[in-house]
Amino acid sequence: MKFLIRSFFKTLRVVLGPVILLKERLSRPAGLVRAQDAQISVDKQCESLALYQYKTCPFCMKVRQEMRRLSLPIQRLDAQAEGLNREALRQGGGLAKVPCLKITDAAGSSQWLYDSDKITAYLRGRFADSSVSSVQA
Ligand SMILES: N[C@@H](CCC(=O)N[C@@H](CS)C(=O)NCC(=O)O)C(=O)O
Repeated sequence: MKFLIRSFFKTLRVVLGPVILLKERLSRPAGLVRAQDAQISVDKQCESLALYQYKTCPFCMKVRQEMRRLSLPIQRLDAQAEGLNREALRQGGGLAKVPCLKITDAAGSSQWLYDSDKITAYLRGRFADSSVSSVQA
């Protein structure tokens, strides 16, 4: 069953990949514009976040669009191919599943947040603040 679900999503990604990328390009949301010091603070906070993702995963696209909407320069790590990123995701989070947001605190310990809805809710809760002055096209 797990194999079937995996194969389904893999096929979907291959077939729909170019469409997903085109849709993402054409529907880039406007980004929030914050006061300079507020954006500097947000940029700094984003240094402790990393998004494990696949380029053509629709759930990852949803998170990337939210990152753009909220003007969040979060590092993106491709975990599709077997390699360091995928292994770090599996070891740290417990699952080779994307999207996954790695949240590292000041003490250096990390929380691994799976699921696009949970990740977007987390980002909105943390960064959709009132120090926003306008939106840019
Ligand atoms: N409900 C999840 C679905 C995530 C999901 O199914 N991700 C697929 C990629 S599109 C995945 O990581 N599958 C495991 C794999 O490819 O090994 C979400 O919204 O994040």
